[in-house]
Amino acid sequence: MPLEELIISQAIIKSYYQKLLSSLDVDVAIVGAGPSGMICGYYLAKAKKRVVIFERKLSVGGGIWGGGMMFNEIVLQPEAKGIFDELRIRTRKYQDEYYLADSLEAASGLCFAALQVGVKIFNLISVDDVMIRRSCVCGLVLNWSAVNMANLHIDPLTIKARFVVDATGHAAEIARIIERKSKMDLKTDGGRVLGEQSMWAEAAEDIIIENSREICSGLYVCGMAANAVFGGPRMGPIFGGMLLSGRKVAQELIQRL
Ligand code: 48H
Repeated sequence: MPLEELIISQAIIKSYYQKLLSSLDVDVAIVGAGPSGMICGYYLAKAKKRVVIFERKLSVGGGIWGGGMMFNEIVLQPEAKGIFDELRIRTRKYQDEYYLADSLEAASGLCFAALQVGVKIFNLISVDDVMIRRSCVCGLVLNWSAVNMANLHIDPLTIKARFVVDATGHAAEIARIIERKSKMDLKTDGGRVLGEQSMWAEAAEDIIIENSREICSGLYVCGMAANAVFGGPRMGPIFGGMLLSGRKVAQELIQRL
């Protein structure tokens, strides 16, 4: 079988640009491919919504891979176990109310499931800014992560989205952009990002569900970013809250779309 390098290059370039072109105008654009962003994308795409996720890093999965302090296991509570069952990510009961999963299987399983239902995921792309029209977030400003890393002066490109989800984890980067650059108030006490509080797993896992919602017109927040925005505590390497948070935002968006 002859193998032609030119054809390999053409195949990759044509296919990638097709994927990118089809993601320029979507129902939901999610920033961050951690567990909350990927599960949010999964449920949206399963409901036939056009979803794209942009991830700054080479690898998707965010904080899942390292488990707790590099012990590559994660803990889940029973309410969230059903989500992993649906995705065929295996869990093991540790004791009543506590399940374990292999963090590598969890990260790769979430990614596989999201892609298989139709989420478009772009790694190595950073979201640097948002677009706002009539006081509503309506798109994202993108650049290659490598451009930012090399500190090159290269202008970005944009995409349009009916809704944007900030799933950027502890940093709550998109909420902070709104705070810094727009005159819009966030739906928090005082209208600003309140900042994450110290560890309290039990409280954090409940509060995060409440905090996973629209924070200004067109922009939702899920995962760790939700507790950062609303001043909720952190919870350590228990990941049920991330999954339930991403699913809740997806369900709300499905209603609105
Ligand atoms: C593109 C970006 C940008 C940007 C960030 O941190 P994550 O895993 O986020 P969650 O909320 O899904 O999960 C949080 C969990 O991993 C965690 O940290 C927990 C449970 N901590 C508890 C504790 O006590 O510490 O993923 C966010 C992703 C990452 O992959 C980032 O690279 C990416 O978002 N990202 N991608 N453009 N501007 N900012």
